[in-house]
This record gives sequence, C-alpha cells and structure tokens, in this order.
Amino acid sequence: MTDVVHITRVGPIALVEIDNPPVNAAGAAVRQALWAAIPELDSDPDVQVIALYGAGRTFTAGADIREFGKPPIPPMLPDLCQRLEDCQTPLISVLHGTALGGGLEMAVATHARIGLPGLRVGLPEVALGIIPGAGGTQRAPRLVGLEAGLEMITSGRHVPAEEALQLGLIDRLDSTSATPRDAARTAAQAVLEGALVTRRTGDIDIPIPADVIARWSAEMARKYPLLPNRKAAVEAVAACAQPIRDGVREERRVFNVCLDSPERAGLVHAFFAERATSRIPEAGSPPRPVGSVGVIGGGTMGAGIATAFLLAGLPVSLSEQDAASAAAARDRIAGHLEGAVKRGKMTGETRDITLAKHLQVDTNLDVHAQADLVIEAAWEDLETKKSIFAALDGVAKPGAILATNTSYLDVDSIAAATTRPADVLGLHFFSPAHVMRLLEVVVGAQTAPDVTTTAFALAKTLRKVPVRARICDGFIGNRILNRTRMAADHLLLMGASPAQVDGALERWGFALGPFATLDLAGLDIGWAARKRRAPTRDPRERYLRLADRICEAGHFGRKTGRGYYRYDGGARQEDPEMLAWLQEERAEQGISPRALGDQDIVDYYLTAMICEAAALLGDGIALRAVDVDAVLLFGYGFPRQRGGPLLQADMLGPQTVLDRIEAYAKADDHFWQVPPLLAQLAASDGRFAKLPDSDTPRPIHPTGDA
Ligand code: 3H9
Repeated sequence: MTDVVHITRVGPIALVEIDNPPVNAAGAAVRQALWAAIPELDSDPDVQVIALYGAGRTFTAGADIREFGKPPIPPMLPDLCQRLEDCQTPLISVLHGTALGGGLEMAVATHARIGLPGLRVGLPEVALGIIPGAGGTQRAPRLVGLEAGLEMITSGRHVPAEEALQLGLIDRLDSTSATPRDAARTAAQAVLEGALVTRRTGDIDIPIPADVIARWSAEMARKYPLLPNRKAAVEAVAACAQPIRDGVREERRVFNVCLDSPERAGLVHAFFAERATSRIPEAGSPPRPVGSVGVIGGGTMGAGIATAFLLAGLPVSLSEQDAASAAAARDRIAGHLEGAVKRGKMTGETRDITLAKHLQVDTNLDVHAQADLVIEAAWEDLETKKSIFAALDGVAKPGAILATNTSYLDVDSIAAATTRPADVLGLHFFSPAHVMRLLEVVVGAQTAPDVTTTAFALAKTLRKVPVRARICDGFIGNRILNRTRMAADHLLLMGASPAQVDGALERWGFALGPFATLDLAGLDIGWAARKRRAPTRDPRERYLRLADRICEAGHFGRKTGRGYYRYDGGARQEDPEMLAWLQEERAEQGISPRALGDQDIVDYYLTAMICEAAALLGDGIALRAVDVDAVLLFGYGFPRQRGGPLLQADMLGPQTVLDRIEAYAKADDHFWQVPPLLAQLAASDGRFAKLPDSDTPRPIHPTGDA
C-alpha cells in the first residue's frame, strides 16, 4: 500500500486503485507503486483476478506531462505496460472519466477493459508533439484494426464510450455499478465465473498492408508539414507487423526522437500555458455570482460577446442606440446561433428557446438594471465610453460588475466616470468573440479582487483562456501587435514584398501573415487611426507610406477586392501596382532593396515580438512570461508548436536575442532598444520562464541578479 496506489483483497480478487489527484497521472510514484504491487499479486496463489481502476474523477490522464524533458525515472511506462500484459493472473481494468495517453496504454495492456458511462478514451499524444510511447501504437491497432487505429492515433481525438465499445477498444460498458470500485468487483467476479473472457492484446496479429501505411504517411506529411510527429506516428504503427516486444522497441525509438523535438517543447508549453494563466494574486477572493449579463452595443464585437454568453446558457440583455441597430444586432446573434446549430453545438429547439426567452434586445440602457455583469462594446473612443459608463452607473444595480471591451484605452479613466471604480475592469474579447479563446482581463488600479476572480470564473464557463493584464496602450496583445506591424513594414522597406513576409511567417507556422491579416480585417480603420496620430508621430520613426497609398487608391483589403494583394477570383495574388508604390517609397527614402530570406524575415519579426514582450513584462503589464505566450497563442495565431515568443526567447537564449537587437539597432536605434529585463537575463544567463510573478514594474539589477 502506498499513497498513490491502494490494494484491497476481496476473497480471490485483488482491487488495485490508482489515487494520484487531480487526474491520476502515471508519474514516477504511480509507476513505482504498480511495478512493486503487480508482480507481488501475480505470484500470490490466493489471487485469482486483479482489477485496476482509478479513484476520483478519472482512470488516468496518461503519463505525467511535467516529467517530459527531465531525466527519466524508472520504471518506464512501456516496461510497466509490458509487465501488466505479461501477468499470469487475469488482469482487467475499469475505466471511467478519461483514459488518455499512457492511461489508455495501461488499459490496453490489461487482459480486458470495462467502461463506465461518460468515459472518453484516446491517444492524444500527437497534440503534445510526441506519439504514444507506452505501446499505444502497437496495442490499440491490434484491438481496433489498422485504419481505425491510425485514425485515432494521428488525430488524437477523444473517443466516447459507446464508440470505444463498437471499435473493440473496451469489452463492456457497465451502466449499473455505482462506482469504479463496484464495477471492478463485478467484472472480476465475471472473470472468475468465465463470463468475461480475458486475452493478451500483444498476441493478436493484424495485417499491415504497406500501401495503407504509405497512404497515411503521405497524408500526414502533406497535412502537417510542421508537425513531423504525425507522420512518425504512422511509422510507429507500421511496426505492428512485428512481434509485440519488437514493435514496442521501435515505437520507443520514434517516441524518443519526438520527445527531443522543439515541437514537443512548444506544444507542452502551450498545454500548460492554457492552464497557468488562471493563477492570479486575487485567487483567494470568492467570485461574485453571475446569473445574467448585459451587453452594450450589438456590432460585431457586442453580438459575438452576447452569443458567447448565450451559448454558455446565461441570459443576455443587449442595448443598442436605435431600433434599426437593435434589430441588426438580434439578426447577427441569430446568425451565430444558427451556425452553432449547424456545427452541432446546439439543437434547433434550444436555439429557438434562447432567442425567445434568454435574449432581450432594447434601445434603452435600463434593460441592464438587473444584470450582474454589464459589458460595454461600443465604438473605440474614450469620451464615448466615459459617457456610457456615467449613464450605466445610474442604471446598474449595486454590486454589478461593469466591464469595458476596449482593446487599448485607459480602463482607469473609464472607471473614473462612475462612482464605483472598484466594480470596473476591462474584458477584452477577440473577434469573433464566440469563437476566439483569448480573454484579456484588464485589472485597473481600483478593481476589487472579487471582480477579477469573477471574470476568471466566467472565462472558465465560456471555455476561454483568461489572461490578467495591467493597463497600458494595447495591454498585452495589441501592444505587441503594434510593434510587429512596424517590424513588418521595416521588412518591406528593406527589400521584401508583402507576399515574401507573409509566406515566410506562414511557412514558420502562423496561420496568416501580417499583410494578409490586415487585408482580411480591412485597411480603413488603421488608416483613420494613422491620420489621427500623424501630428504626434515621432519624427525618428521609420514610416512606410504604403498602406496609406493603398487606401488613398480606394483599396481597403479583401472586402474591396484589393489591398496589399489582389483577390481576383478569391485567391490572393501579388499586385504589381502595389509593388511599384513600394519601390517608389523605398526610393524616396534612399533605400536600395536587398534580398531577404525566410530566416531573415522570421528572425526580425520574432525579435520585435520578443522585444515588446520583454518590455511589457518588465513594466508589470503581464504577470509572467507564460501569460504573454498564452495571449499570442490563443488570440493572435502564434503557432502552437512554437509555444509563444517568450518560450522562443528562452530557447534561443536571451543573449542571442540581445545580440540580434544590437545588430538591428545599427540601422535603427530608435525602434531597436534593448529592454532592461532582457539585458538583465542575458547578463545572468537567466530565463523568462524562471522569473517570479509580478504585476508591478520589475526592479532591474544591471548586474544580472534576478
Ligand atoms: C502520455 O501519456 C505519453 C505516453 O504515451 C508515453 C509515456 C512514456 N500530466 O485540464 P485540467 C493537470 S502523454 C500532468 O484543468 P479538466 C493539469 O495541468 C499524456 N498533469 O482538467 C491541471 O493542473 P493544474 C497524454 C496533468 O478536467 C490539472 O491536471 N494525456 C495531466 O479540464 C487538471 O487538468 C493527455 O494529453 C498530465 N497528463 O481536463 C491528457 N493532465 O490544476 C492531458 C492534466 O495545476 N490532459 N494535468 O493547472 C487533459 O486533456 C485534461 O487535463 C483532462 C482533464 C481531459 C484529463
């Protein structure tokens, strides 16, 4: 008996319970405990059946992901799985909650599997940059067949219990036992009575036609050029043609290659980033209850925000300026809900009830009188927002949380327009708000702690990734975006074309390059903002007049068929006229273009991103490096397998980043300045990931001591 594995005997049955909260990950302690317990039970003549199950909410979520990249601690999971399979005593497993990755691998190494209702099984390793590495690629296909096995393993999807039964991954579904332990006793009894057949998965032979392997291999290479582990998973499955022990050895070889890859580092970082951002200093303050939500403004953002709450089952009141805008807002929301019905996220009946009973659209702010949270999503103008908040102050009930969806304005100034600044914060959703996962939670100087925890609790309800930010122009995401947009313009000035910049960044993993993104979003809003800011622009700023010229010609991006690109027939194509303007701009600034390769482009762009990320981290705008990475990953299309700009900085090493900045500064020492925090890390060979959390400006020690 250990802390993480409990054994009880019921006559000839040995019940083995894994108890390693929260998800029974098969970390070193669990492996060691099972490694000791199973042979002992196997050699005990009084034990006739062994039944393995999990305590708490789940069987096991697999290997302990936190162990990846660290020195391995024996016994290794594949050896443990082989030991389970080799047992002379019948050994069965009872699965509930989730049996994922190494959890499912242990289960398929036992001699029969029982599922409980609600179970989800899967081999999600590919999403972490690896492949199943404890026999999953060898035993799962032996149970479900080659094609079904390849599909499960290369997609990593969670398979529901009924399908798992159909596929042959589990042998039975038990819908009568009250607990996994009861189910384990019942199933063990069935084995004793000969009513449940046991067998070793490794003894099963399945055909492995070479053409099927070649087809899947080619398909993975084509679909996932930046994720070599998907193709590697197919290679490992091909080893099912060999005896089980040889196949597992081959799987291990492939697994180790993937384990050492930068993609694994990026994807595991992204997995933890998604969860780490919820650790906030306010965590001790219980959130306020939120049973209804008000939204001010029903444009693209407001309608998206309202939809997000409706999809989460919360009633929404929405106010607009006039009847026509109110009707348009309702139509937008109805359209979004229709989309949810089409994607199977909502039934038609629920949609009808939601629109009829849970959505109230009005032209009067009073409609929000009873809302527990009101989110303003009006035009991005400080005076407009201040007057809305002053009016809302007179309408909202005491204790209601008042939030602004501003993407860069000063939340404290907006809060000052009310008599209750402690109830005010920023909730920066990203468009489309019912789809995008990022939510920047902007905490003002006076925001009450329970207002912040309420925002984080709500984000969980909405299945979003909340990231805490302090106030600055653009918070975390848009502050970095502004900087990288300038860097992208510099690349054009230096000699690249928009297609080269976009192409290089897309080949690196971004879903869409910066110029294609601008064309998609529309160039007119940025043009208006640049005209407003022109009088105060720093004369030292290297400014490219290309976007202005494109707009002056009446081209605003995709919606007008032309922008940085032409979109005749839909696909983007280089626009010779735009290229001529670019050449003229360079000539006017006395620049002779030079050839830039993909690596030059990626290095320049990424360094600008890291530079701004380091600066805002130093300013205490983000609590920690991983929060900045989460913003870029979940709101700005940063490639997941790259983990985020600050993971990249840590992988490159701060000194390398600093050297690059100093080299770029030779041509532009206004744009390129070394952030003090980066200089400190470079001096101490420190890492962003190791910095303590801080939401105030970080003291800088020039000696490098963190
Ligand atoms: C593998 O098995 C490799 C093998 O093939 C070969 C090995 C040789 N390890 O998500 P939640 C933590 S690879 C360590 O918020 P939910 C998580 O970080 C593994 N920690 O709960 C969080 O911690 P915190 C293949 C883990 O109910 C807490 O548990 N398996 C692991 O929303 C709660 O998690 C996977 O990829 C882990 N494996 O979702 C499954 N899993 O509270 C990964 C979770 O400190 N896990 N944690 O922030 C999941 O998909 C979800 O966690 C799960 C529960 C669906 C299980």
